[in-house]
Formats: sequence, structure tokens, C-alpha cells
Amino acid sequence: MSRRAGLALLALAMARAPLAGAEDPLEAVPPPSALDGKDCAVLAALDFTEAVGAAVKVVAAPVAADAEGPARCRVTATVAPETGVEVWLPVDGWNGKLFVAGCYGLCGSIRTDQFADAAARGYATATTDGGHSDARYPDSRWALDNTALEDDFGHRAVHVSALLARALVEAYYGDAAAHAYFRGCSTGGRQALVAATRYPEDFDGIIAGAPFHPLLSVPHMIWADRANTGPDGKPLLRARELGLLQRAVLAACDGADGLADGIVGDPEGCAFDPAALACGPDADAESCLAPAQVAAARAIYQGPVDGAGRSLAPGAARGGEGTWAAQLIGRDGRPPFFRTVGQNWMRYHAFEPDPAQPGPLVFDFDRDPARLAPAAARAGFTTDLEAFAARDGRLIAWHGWADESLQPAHTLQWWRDALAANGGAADVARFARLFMLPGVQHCGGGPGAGDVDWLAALEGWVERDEAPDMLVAWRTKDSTPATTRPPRFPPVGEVVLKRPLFPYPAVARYRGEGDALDPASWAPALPAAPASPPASPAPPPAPPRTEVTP
Ligand SMILES: [Ca+2]
Repeated sequence: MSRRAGLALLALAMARAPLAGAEDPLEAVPPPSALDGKDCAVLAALDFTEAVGAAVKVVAAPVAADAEGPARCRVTATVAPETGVEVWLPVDGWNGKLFVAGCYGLCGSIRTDQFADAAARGYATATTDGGHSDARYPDSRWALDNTALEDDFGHRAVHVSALLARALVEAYYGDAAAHAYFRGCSTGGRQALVAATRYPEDFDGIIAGAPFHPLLSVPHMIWADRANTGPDGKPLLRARELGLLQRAVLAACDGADGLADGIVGDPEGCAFDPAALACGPDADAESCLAPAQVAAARAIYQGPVDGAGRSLAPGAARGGEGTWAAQLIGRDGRPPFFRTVGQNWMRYHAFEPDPAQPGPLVFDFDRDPARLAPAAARAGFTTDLEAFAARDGRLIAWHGWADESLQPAHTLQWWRDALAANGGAADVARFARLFMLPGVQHCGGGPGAGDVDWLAALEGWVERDEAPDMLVAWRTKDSTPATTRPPRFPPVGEVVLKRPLFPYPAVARYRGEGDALDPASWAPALPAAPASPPASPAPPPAPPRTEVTP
């Protein structure tokens, strides 16, 4: 903090000093909670350049309690060149901590709806627009030949917003945040891993949901789109075939977790081959796959390979095929999502310099993967968690097994690499854990239970050393993906599913009796046959705290 800001704070602190006696002439000075407007306005006069390491423009104004949140000092700020930040400082009932929310997709807007559950718990809350204010999606024209904005989107926006939010908290309350937490999903999940590996001092605890992987996610999208495009340019696997695949996968693998409930508990142990649906002489044409359709499905499960057959990224998990339509076929007359997102990424993000020609781009799986590294480094994270562990940070990563947009296997690949790079599973389990959510789509939704109180789990781990050996996931009638609205806790609406989660690689197995909605009816088990074994064996998970002896 600058000297000027420090002096302003000193003046503020003196005005707030406790009053000794009834005769004190300052008795009329109201307590801090009643000063809201004045307290808040002071923030705009402070200089945060030193705290953030860049020029900062701050606007601060009190906002009365409303449907969005509590009475607050609302700060909107711009960190040069143009990173937007919004911070809410609750007037009353601050819990002494800071919560920062990540953004989604290509960012470009401030999503204060992501504050809801944290603000209700008394957190000071903050988020960023990811470094630019163009929210057209998926269209990154803001990034054309603009590596400064790509750096902001890639890694800097979350860092500077964390620094600014910490400084604002200190200025407003006169105390530093006792703990700072980050939660993000999708691009926010990527930002979470960027924070853990590149800015390990920024947060005490980090929740990384369904992260985007700069070197893996888009190559898979392009590969899957190409695999599913026939010679006539039309999709090979349509809604009918995706439904066939989904039903066949469930028939083959749903029951392996002990309960046939429409959810594959252990997709890595599911070896379903689409050839099982191949049309034969006796097959009903409505319920079988033509050879080109079998090949397309196999390619999507396999993931991209180069011309020599070397894997470039693992492919799609089995069990969520029925939700792939928007990604592979397109909806409402729009082209497949994988194609539009893949084209945009290649046009504006994947290469340096950006390709000169606009319009459709052709990705070469032999030549182009090696060209991705420089640009991916801007948006990328590493597997180095040493500094984060050394500062006693805690990381909870998660991914839905039925994620239709970003592949769970990519997060598993990162996780295995991170275990190998950080001393193995037993060492890493002391500060980082991964949870895989059966039947859960991208950042939530789907047939599985995707509402998890990640923030409460992180608080327990950071503040009370309660490592998350088991978590409970809900699905309610009103559950929506976190991209739409973060869940509220306790869950709002009728709970239709409730399942325990155990740290990967353990899976939840139904005990065979008891209420399937009761987590105690499920036990942790090691997966039967992982498709590719972890780099080092993980310790067996602790039994669930709610375990009952039959
Ligand atoms: Ca099942």
C-alpha cells in the first residue's frame, strides 16, 4: 500500500477509535457500521497502484441490501489497461474473509451472481471480467493481435483482482482478510489452477471446477467435430445415435457401481465399444450404428491422435452421450458448438501471431500441436504445486464425469502429472484433492448430483484442518449448472439425489441395501479397472463420517 493510502487509512482508523467516556467530544461519531457511505467513498480517494502493481481507477458507493446481496460498499474498478474488477464489502457482519469468483467462457463481463452463497456467509466478495469487456461469445475479436489482453485473460486478471480486493478489504475494515479463497469453473477452473501454480501467494484455498486445458480442450473439440462430420458435411452421430450410445453405455456400465440409476459411477472402468451397436444382418436399422458412425464414436472416445497414432489428448468419457447434441450437431440451426468454439480459439488464441486469414481454419494434427505452446503458456498452468503447498494452501479440484464440453480425462491427465511432480499421491493428499462427479455435466446439471458446498469444504480444510475425506453432493429439482447460477446451501428446493463423493481415485459404491439417497448407503471403493493407472498409487480413502454398521 502506498504512503498516501496508508495516511488516509490512519485518519480513518483514528476516526473509528473506540470512545472512552460520555464526555468525549467525538461521541457523536457514529460506529463504523453506520458510517457506510463515508467509509465507502473514502476508497475512491485511495491510491492502489503500489498494492496492485498497475494504475487503478476506483469507484465506490454504498448499496442498500437487495435481492442480490447484503448492504455493501460496492467497488467497481479498472486495473490498467482495462481489467474490470468488482468488489462487495459487506457493511455489517463481515466474516473477516475474502471470496473471489472466477469467470466463464471468454469472460468479458462481471458476474456478481457468483457471489450469492459467499455473500450470504458474510464474505467480502470480488470478481473480474478477465481483462476485457467484450462479452460476445464465442467471439474473441478483442484478442486479435493483442497479447496484452491475452495475458490479462490468461493469467493476470485474477492476480490483480486478488491484490486489489485484498487491499480494499484492508482499507475498508482496517484489517487484512484472515483468509482468501477462489472458486471457479470452466475458464474459472483454469484460472483456479493458474492461481495455484503461478500465483501461489494469492489464495489460502482454491476450488478448481472442470478446468479448461489450453493444450488439450480445443484439440479435442476440433477432433470430435471432425470425427463426427461425414463426407457430405453433415453430422454422422445425430440425436438418435447419441441416444443409442447413451442407452447402450448405461446398459453395459450403469450397474457396476451397485445401482442401476442412470448414472455411471466409474466411467474409467467402462470399456463399452460402440462396435457392439454395429448394424448386422439381423439388426433393426433404427437401433444400430453404420460403420462410419461406429468409427466416429470410437474416435471421440479415443481423443485426438497424430498421423503416427500418438495420442495428443485423452478423449471423451462414457456415460454422458445423450447430452452431446449441442457440441457435435448444433442446436436451433447453429453449427456444432465444438466447431464455433474451436474456430474462435484457433483464430484468436491458439497461435502467435494470430493467423492472417479470417474464416475457417484447418487444424493439422501433425504440425499444429507443437505450435500451440507459446500462446497456451499465456493461459496455462503448470503441475508445480510446491509453492502453494509450502504456504499451506489447499486445493480442491473437481470435474463432472458427464461433462459434454470439457473432457474430464484432461483434468485426470493433469492430476496424474501433478501427483508425479509433487511427491506422489500421499504427499499431495495433504493439500490437494480431486473429486470426480458421476453423471454431472459441465459445471453442474445432468442426471448426477452436482451441487456441492465446495466453499464449506475448503473452509473446513483451511481453517480447521478437516481434510475432505467425503463430501456430499445434491441434485434438487431446481439444480442448474453453475454457469447459470451457483447453488445455494443448504440446497433450495426438493432434493432428488444425494450422493457421497470420495477423493479420486475412489468411487462410491452402493452397499446393496438401504436408502440410495442416504450417503451412508454408499461406501468408497477403488475403481475396478482404471483405463490408465495413476502415476503412483493413492492411499485408500478414509471411511465416510456417516458410515453406519449394518
Ligand atoms: Ca449407477
